[in-house]
Amino acid sequence: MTRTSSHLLLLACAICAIACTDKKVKTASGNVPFNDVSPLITNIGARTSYSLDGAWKYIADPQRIGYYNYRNKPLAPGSNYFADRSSTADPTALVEYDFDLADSLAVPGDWNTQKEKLYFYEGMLWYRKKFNFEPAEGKRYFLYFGAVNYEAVVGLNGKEIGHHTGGFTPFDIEVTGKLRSGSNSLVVMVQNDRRKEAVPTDITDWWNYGGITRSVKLVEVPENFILDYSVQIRRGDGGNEIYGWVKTDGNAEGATVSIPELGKSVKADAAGGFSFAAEPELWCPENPKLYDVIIETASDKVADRIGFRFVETKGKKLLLNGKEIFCKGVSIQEEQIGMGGRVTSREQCRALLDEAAAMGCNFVRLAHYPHNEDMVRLAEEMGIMVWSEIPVYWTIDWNNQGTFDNAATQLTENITRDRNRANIIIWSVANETPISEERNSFLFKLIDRAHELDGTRLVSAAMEVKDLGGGHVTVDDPLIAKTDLISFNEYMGWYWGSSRICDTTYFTFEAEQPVFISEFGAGAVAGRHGDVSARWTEEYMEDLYVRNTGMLENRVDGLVGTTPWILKDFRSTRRHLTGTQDDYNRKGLISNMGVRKSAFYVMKDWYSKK
Ligand code: GCB
Repeated sequence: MTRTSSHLLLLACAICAIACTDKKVKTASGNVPFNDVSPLITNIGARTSYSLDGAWKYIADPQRIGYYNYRNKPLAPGSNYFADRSSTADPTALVEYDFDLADSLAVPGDWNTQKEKLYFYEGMLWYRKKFNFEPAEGKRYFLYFGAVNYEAVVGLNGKEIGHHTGGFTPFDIEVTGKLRSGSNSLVVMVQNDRRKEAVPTDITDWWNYGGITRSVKLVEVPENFILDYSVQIRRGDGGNEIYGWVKTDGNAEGATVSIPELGKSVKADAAGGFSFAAEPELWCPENPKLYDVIIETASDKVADRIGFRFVETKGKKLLLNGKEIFCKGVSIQEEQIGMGGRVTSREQCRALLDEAAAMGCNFVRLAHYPHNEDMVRLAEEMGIMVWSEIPVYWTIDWNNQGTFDNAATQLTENITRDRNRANIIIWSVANETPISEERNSFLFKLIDRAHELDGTRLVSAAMEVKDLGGGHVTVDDPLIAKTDLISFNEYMGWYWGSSRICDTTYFTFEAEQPVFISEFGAGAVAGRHGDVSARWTEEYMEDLYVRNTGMLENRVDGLVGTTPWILKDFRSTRRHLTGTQDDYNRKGLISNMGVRKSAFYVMKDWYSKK
């Protein structure tokens, strides 16, 4: 009863398509080892920074001319696009590109929804931003990118300074000594072509939005600065303890961690570690209490808002702060309500989270990749718990060490950015990955990595179900031995049978673990009405939700949470039914314009009783 076979068929076609194009054009990644960036500076919002958002000039380069001229044969100055020269400066010179004359794209933003001609574009595109700056003496500077999908090669004032792979996590590159006093030219080569060895791989059920999709900043820090820190709570026999570490670039000595509201201030040891007894008010959905936390060294100071909570499982129970909790959730793709593409502002994050809250949610699954930091922080302020995941999706190239390194790097960057967020209770390492020896060992290593990076949270993956016949369904996946939850996607009534199948389906599991349904759902066009048995009508979807929630309520042993698929209709290049899908996955509980479908109220009603 898996949908893997159809996924595999499509994958085979996609691999063939890629292999065919590979014969003609070697991908840029073949020449570039992935990731040449500086260590990630966390809590970027609290640092002194200069925004580089706004209009950036762009040149689409499907034949990668600007790249290959540069990489393979560094010709005369001006033959690569990192060199920013004007066609009017010397009218006798042969110049075939000129950023000054080019059109602009807004950053942050995907290119697909900004220009009609780029709607389906997947390939190379060059961005350029000119900015004036006066670097101060004794300061260090980093260019910070919230996310660039999928690969970025960054050049400053004509020289390449770093590159990054992975479309949903932040990176920064040190530019101390490379910034000019006065005018600077920043050029970023962005590439979003799909590749079978990438993470995600070449097929996904979401739009492959290209571009500099999150904010760009020039960050100023002192010579010795605070790079990262972890501030967590742990339970001990003699009471609670707040503990963690401070990591600095340069001299860490004398770092202090203060929580004024608790009247605490402690010095970290020489290695940056600290711990102290404390009994803070605990963060939970009903009371999303955050404390001002100040990390200070002799030369630097960073302020954060941090919440404290315990999350654990006991047998089939999920406990938050020692009490059983049910995760009333919904899955969300990082896409604006309306006709736009990727979320680009805090207001757009809020609009999505407000809808989740209106449905009665205390939990969201931020699918299928790390969402922007505002989304996580806003949810934290609103008392909404989070399942955070990386785009290890469907049929990744399990045998490829480079693919593993890429996935592990994205996991590391995600955990590094968000490890101080109290609302994240689950790191997920994969979605719907067909079982095989290679996949198991790949994911076991990722699970271990997640636990090593952060021992305070649960780790899981969205698994697939197994049909035992006669309505009996289970999950029989070796991953369960290592995950904290049995979490899985079930599409009873949509991909399997009609909604009535839910009336007789029941789930049991061998492992004594909490059960989490990471997806279920049905598609409908908002406002389309008809017979309850007719697909794509709100009636069918509503009926499926009524029967599905009935099944979940009564016939799933150990259920601790659900995140139906999905809050909002979202764009997908796999969804082609004209007049119905029109490039959208229609399983949203609200339409892409934000109109609530009747199934929204089924969930609201069910959650109000949980
Ligand atoms: C799934 C995937 C999700 C798809 C969904 C669907 O199982 O995890 O990414 O969008 O099914 O609508 O088919």
